[in-house]
Amino acid sequence: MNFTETLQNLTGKPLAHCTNQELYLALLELVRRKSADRVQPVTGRKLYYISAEFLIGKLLSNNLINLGLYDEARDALAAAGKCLSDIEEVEPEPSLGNGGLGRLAACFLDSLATLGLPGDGVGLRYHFGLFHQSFEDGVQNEKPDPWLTEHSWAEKTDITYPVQLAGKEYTARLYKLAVTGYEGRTNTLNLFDLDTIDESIVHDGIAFDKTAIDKNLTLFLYPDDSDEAGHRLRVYQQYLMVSAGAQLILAECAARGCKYHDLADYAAIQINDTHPSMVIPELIRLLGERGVAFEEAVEIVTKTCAYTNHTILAEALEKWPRAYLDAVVPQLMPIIEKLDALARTRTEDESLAIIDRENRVHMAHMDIHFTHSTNGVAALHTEILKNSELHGFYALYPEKFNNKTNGITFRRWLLACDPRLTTELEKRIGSGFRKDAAELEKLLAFADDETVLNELTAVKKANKEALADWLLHTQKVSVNTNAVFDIQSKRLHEYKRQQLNLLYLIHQYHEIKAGHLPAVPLVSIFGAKAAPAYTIAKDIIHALLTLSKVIAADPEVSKWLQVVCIENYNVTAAEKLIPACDLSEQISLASKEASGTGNMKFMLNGALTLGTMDGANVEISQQVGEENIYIFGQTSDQVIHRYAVGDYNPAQWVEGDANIRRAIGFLTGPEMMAAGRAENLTRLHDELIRKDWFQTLPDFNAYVVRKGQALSDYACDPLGWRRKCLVNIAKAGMFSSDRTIAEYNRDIWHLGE
Ligand code: 4GP
Repeated sequence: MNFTETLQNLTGKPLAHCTNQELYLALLELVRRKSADRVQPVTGRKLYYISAEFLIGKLLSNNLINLGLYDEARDALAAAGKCLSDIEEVEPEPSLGNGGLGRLAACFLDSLATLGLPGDGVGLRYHFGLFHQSFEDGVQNEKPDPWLTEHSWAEKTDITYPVQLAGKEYTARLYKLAVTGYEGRTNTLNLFDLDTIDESIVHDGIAFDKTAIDKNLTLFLYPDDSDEAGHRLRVYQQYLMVSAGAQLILAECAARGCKYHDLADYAAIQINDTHPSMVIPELIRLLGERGVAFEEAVEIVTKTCAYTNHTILAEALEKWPRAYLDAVVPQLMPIIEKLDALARTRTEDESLAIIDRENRVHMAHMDIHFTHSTNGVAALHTEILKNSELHGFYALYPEKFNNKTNGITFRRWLLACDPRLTTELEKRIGSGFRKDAAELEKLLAFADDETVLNELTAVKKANKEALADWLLHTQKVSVNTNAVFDIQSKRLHEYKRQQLNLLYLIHQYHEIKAGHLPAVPLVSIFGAKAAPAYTIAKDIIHALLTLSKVIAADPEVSKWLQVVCIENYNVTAAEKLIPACDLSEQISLASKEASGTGNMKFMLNGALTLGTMDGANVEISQQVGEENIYIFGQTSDQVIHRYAVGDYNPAQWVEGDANIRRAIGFLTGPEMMAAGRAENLTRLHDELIRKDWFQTLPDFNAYVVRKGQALSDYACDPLGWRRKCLVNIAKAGMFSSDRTIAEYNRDIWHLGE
């Protein structure tokens, strides 16, 4: 039976007569069947990657690509007058993650299955994911973002586990989502939910009764935690995930003959940041119920579990007040106390304790003491963990610390999102890079080939036009495709410094008004959601939206400069933005971005990085050479030193620098105040001159100069620019998540053995 007939059997009518919705459902069913054929038995160790987030994105095209069906599907549909990309539009995006950490988890699942390794995900089936963002009157508005439809990728099972929350029993139900690798095996993403969730309790945006646990528990990823009920809800969610997950792991291992004493021979558990840390005491508790003594259980769990740290921001390292845990998971507290006592026999350093003197439980500390591996996610990040943030732990357990530089799956971030570039690459270097990313280096042979460089320019131009179309249709903005497309897309956070970019744009506004015209017009695009309770982040969005309005209303400036803020930035939007980008903004304060993975996606798609020596930018710079990247700003050592000395005073920078003064002053000047809201603009202005915790001002001038250099290179030396892009693509191989996963497997998991 050919593809058209198979699909037609599923729809029950000629493809030409089907709606896109019907075709989507038929393709979903087809993918499901084909994925099921690729399920393989598990022998030896199997990985369980536990994570509060799996930012999987839409699944249809990726699954078709991985199953080798994409071209056939596209052609069969085209023959019936249908367009696969229109059908993709029907699929709602599961926004089950917030940013890098969640997207990394999704890339890892893809790579595990591609490499043929047994490795499943364990997480929660949030009904609304993060939230849907819109802009109204220059302000971020949050609404639920539903993705669960009657026919969804996650299939309901009849497997349930009891979970005790605050002394009451709830029933966690397992949903399974198939993850098929590229020419690889099919693994599973296990997502837990309660049958009693009631979506109708959500009102006024994303508000809901935070105490009705049976109705609200899995409504949202990261419920608003600006109050105690919100904090507690996170503990409830985390325990639901780890308790059901731990029961699943023990049940699966038992079914394969595990006697619990040998759990580490059957399972490797990766704790993705601190959200799943309670899996440690929970497993010890469950092993205890199965007759394993505490000391032995600790040993087994330590051998089975490993921990990844994704951030050095102190506020992101979870510390729960003991009272919350006493209330929500009283069954775990005696175990956590024993773990604390045991940890104290290993060190007298109070700062390494699990329960501190203020009765807070440090989840990361529990992870490091009671897992066998702690890894950072980029070389610099791991060094900072070892030498400063977690130095005491490193001195105690040097053998546990290791680095695993992040990576991205090239299936989604090249083959699926940039078919034009993929075709061009295949024409030049064959298709080996699809399986072996290192083969991209073959492209270097064409670094001086003008024909190839011009073709790459044509690919970029076509991608920019496609983005311009998408922006027009979805965001109602029209952009000049002859301009440089400069993109900063990532969570909105002060450490990522969208505010630095904002100040640059204000600076440019003044320069253009003063007749100092740039080398080329600039379209500056932002994609970013601010956490609902993060006031300053929302003020930064407001300032960007307001500036965008001010510039658009000024014909003198708008010829040269445009600011676009994408509504509801998500994986789908990223897939449109990344292939069209010329200049990738990776401008976090050095030492603060653990790795970044957007930086890798942009380079792979032929954008040049404008960035600080932070996270994986350092390794990107080493790969491509400093002449193929635009680095600026303080080094991480300088930043760490400035924090240590503690004498940073932004007001001095404002006073001492006319450009900084002009840019910051503009925030509360007449143009912005007339177009925006005084309260938000003033708060941001004051924050910058009084606090500026992420040291925006010391990097301002270096940023202006370096960006100017990049724009002038783009305008004055187009071939030179494209050669740099070519080198970036060619050197992106090391950032494939296949490489990262192979390293995790070699050093930590040893799967299948
Ligand atoms: C992110 C880090 O901010 C980012 O640098 C890193 O690339 C990513 O994890 C994956 O390791 N952290 C988060 C978070 O998304 O929520 O802490």
